[in-house]
Amino acid sequence: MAVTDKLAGKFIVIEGLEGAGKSTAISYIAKWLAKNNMPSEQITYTREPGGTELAERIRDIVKMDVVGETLKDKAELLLMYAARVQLVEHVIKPAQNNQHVVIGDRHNWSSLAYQGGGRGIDLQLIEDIKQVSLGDFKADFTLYLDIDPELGLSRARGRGELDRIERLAIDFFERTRQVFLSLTKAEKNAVTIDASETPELVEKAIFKQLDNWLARL
Ligand code: Z5A
Repeated sequence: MAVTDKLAGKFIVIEGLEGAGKSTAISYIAKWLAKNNMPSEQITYTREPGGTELAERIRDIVKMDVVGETLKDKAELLLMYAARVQLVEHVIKPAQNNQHVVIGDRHNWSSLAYQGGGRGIDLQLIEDIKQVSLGDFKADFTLYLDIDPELGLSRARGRGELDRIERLAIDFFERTRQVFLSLTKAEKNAVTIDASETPELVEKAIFKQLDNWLARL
């Protein structure tokens, strides 16, 4: 089977803490797909929360501060899933049906890591919400960019002001990181990339892991 046929319809996800370099890594995945002759018009890019008109409005809500009203943890969780359902049903599934490769900047694991690990919401409750809202839908391959939270946040700070979540204490991100690591360990179609390395080494590691995954398809 041609490589492009193997890749058609696949959903590749990048996960990681802020400043891990997800946006940068997505450009490396695009480069790897071009190397494998995937036409650029057959690639769909998504980000979460976001990616549809309504989901982008939800993104604004979860990132902003509202004076006099805190966003409760469970409301935050449900907003992430509301945005995700909109994205999966309106964008990701149709793109897969059109034989596109979909590259996701975050997906379901971010809710388990941030709302579960970081906020402390029961992981089983999150799994139940996922099951009710999305069933068995999941990524075909996940690249988790692992970084020490201090380093990631210092990179994020370099870009300007931090948002509502980015301003949380470092132990929040330590707990978030631990959930990402355990999810990656338990999933055969997921790998950890050391994101503290130079961009050149991160690119090399991503290419190698994608090559290994492709060889198994
Ligand atoms: N969230 C949640 O809580 N629950 C959920 O279910 C979902 C999300 C889906 C989304 O914010 C927020 O929502 C996020 C989690 C939460 N919260 N926070 N905080 P976002 O999309 O705006 O932010 P982000 O996803 O964390 O992306 P980011 O901050 O833009 O990070 P990034 O994409 O990983 O990083 P980057 O832009 O590629 O790189 C950051 C900087 O580092 C940049 O200047 C690069 O040039 C530099 N960089 C990149 N790679 C390297 C290397 N290798 N060395 C040195 N410097 C580098």
